[in-house]
Amino acid sequence: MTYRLYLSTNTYALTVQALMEDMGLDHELVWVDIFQDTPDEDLLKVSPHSRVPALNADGTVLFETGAIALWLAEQHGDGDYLIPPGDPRRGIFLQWFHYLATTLQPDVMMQFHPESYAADDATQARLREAAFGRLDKVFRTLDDALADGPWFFGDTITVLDFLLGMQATWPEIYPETIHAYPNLTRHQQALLERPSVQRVFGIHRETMRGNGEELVLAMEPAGW
Ligand SMILES: N[C@@H](CCC(=O)N[C@@H](CS)C(=O)NCC(=O)O)C(=O)O
Repeated sequence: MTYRLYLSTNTYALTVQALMEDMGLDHELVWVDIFQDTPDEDLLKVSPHSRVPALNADGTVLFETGAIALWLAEQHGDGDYLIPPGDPRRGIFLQWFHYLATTLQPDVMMQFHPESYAADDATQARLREAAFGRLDKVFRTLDDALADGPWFFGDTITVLDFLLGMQATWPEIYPETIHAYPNLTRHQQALLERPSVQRVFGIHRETMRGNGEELVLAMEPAGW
């Protein structure tokens, strides 16, 4: 199986990349510029909104971070990385899976791209502020969910931990800092201890440096 992951630096593509690294899957990285005026032709073939991540798996073409993550776990997890149907914890797994995509992600996105929702600066500022106000409640809810951590399901890591952890790395999304949420901080720390995650951040840091940018994380891996 040949995987081609379409990605841009420091975006939601981090989640899929880290998961593939963690699973030990061979993959090719296809770097795309998502914010150019004319969408990348190659990316448009796999992602109709020309968004990343997108994955081409020998002709199976997928977009949406959560869908890709879950599909990879089903294909390669050998029962790991998810809570399967029939398991009493399945409902809770689905709850957080959708919460991350539909409650956390929109308010996170608003911090970076309010221009997708309103043209004028004043409305953008109001939208961003409203979303920012909601984020504290979302992080407190997630912090409670991680009380028996480090992961959502104790010592069992699942795709949920990558879906949360690889966006929890953006300092701009915190009303104060990540340290205001102790269980989320422990979760981020545990994720940063994984060699797979360190490799992915290393790749993004070097690629960004090559572009004259600095990768700034809410917490940094030890030794950075
Ligand atoms: N719901 C999508 C969101 C993906 C997304 O919006 N990615 C951003 C980068 S973090 C992007 O490609 N933006 C480019 C655009 O919207 O034009 C997912 O989870 O995969």
